[in-house]
Amino acid sequence: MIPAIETGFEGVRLYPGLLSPATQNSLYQALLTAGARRDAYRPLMPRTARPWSITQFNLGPLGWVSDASGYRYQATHPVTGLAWPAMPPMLPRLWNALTGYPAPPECCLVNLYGDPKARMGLHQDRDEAALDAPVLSLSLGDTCVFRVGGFARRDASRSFKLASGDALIMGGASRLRFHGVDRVIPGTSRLLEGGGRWNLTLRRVSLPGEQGPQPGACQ
Ligand code: MD3
Ligand code: FE
Repeated sequence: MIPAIETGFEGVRLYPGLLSPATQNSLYQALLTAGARRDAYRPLMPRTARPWSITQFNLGPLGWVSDASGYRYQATHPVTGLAWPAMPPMLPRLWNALTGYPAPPECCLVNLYGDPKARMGLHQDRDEAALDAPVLSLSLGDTCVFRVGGFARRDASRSFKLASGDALIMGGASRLRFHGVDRVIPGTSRLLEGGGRWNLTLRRVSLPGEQGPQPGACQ
């Protein structure tokens, strides 16, 4: 059992410093090798087509994308048309160890907070059929202030800090809570070249057995 910190929200587990500095660096190197910096693209908001302040990249069989026509999961990069690279094996292993969910993650969304003003407004993650699966978030680079609220946008919220190497699980009763990133605190980590923060969000999209890689399948 890996110790988790009580957050006061049922189903929200925080593991400060779960990834050692060496593990953070090997994950960073694996993301660079997969093309995260080269191939990250700037998504657009649905309807308004306004650009987000972050850039994004995905690993795994499905990627989460956003453009003027809406949010969706798709197997290919919206700009290059290529399949997303495979997840480094440590990610499905970590998913299995921390969540115990009976199917592997299908999407690892990487949010790159490069611009010091980059943020993510309050939203819910509800584009997945597998809403019984938790969301696992891993942070690399500068510390951020992230916010967890209730089930309506106007509900009371609390902020927490997420530092490089921290893991966060949002599951159970909290899976549909509103959440967002208020800001990134520059100069708080030396992991990423040029600073900033990269967040990895692992998600199961399809219900187990519906589609996608099954436990033990080659990826
Ligand atoms: C899930 N990313 O990509 S992850 C996202 O740090 C996203 O880039 C943020 O929200 C980031 O969708 C936050 C951590 C997180 C926090 C609260 C949640 C994920 C959550 C609450 C419910 C479900
Ligand atoms: Fe989210």
